[in-house]
Amino acid sequence: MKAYMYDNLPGDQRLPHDSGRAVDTDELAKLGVLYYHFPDIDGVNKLAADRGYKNRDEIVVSPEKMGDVYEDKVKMFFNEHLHEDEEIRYIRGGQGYFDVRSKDDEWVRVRLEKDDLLILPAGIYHRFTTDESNYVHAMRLFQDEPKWTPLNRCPDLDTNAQRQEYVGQYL
Ligand code: KMT
Ligand code: NI
Repeated sequence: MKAYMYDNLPGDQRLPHDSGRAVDTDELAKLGVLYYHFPDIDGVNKLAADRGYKNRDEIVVSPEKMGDVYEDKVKMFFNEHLHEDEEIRYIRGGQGYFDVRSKDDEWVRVRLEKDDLLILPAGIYHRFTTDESNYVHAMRLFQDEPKWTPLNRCPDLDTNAQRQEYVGQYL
């Protein structure tokens, strides 16, 4: 894992876009973003049990796996959005970037690789992209039924209950 402020320069979303300004795990935690490293699946199983997560699936995001729709999917994941539930991702292979909004509404880029697990709180604005390797294998954990509905950023979401709760707790 490596986290830093995004440079906001033009160029493919899959490039590092590292401004050189590092962000540590304490700063991430202040945004409600929790990072874990689990070289052993037992750690993931325990975290899932502790938080009442009963279900999981695995996804490979790559041109080999997705074919023609890969580029569209990657663009879709990169649209700024929030969810009304926590988002937990455990990386099994490859790499990817989660970008999350800072208190100042700037992008913090979190680079994840194998054995990294990230928890995004409900209501945080974020986006995801693969990196230049165009390959990530991730486990998605969910409490009950999969509910991946992304709510794209817009002023209307200011009144969303989960958004308001997030803003009240962290911003
Ligand atoms: C997401 O929420 O954007 C994804 O699930 C992307 C693929 S999993 C790393
Ligand atoms: Ni999401």
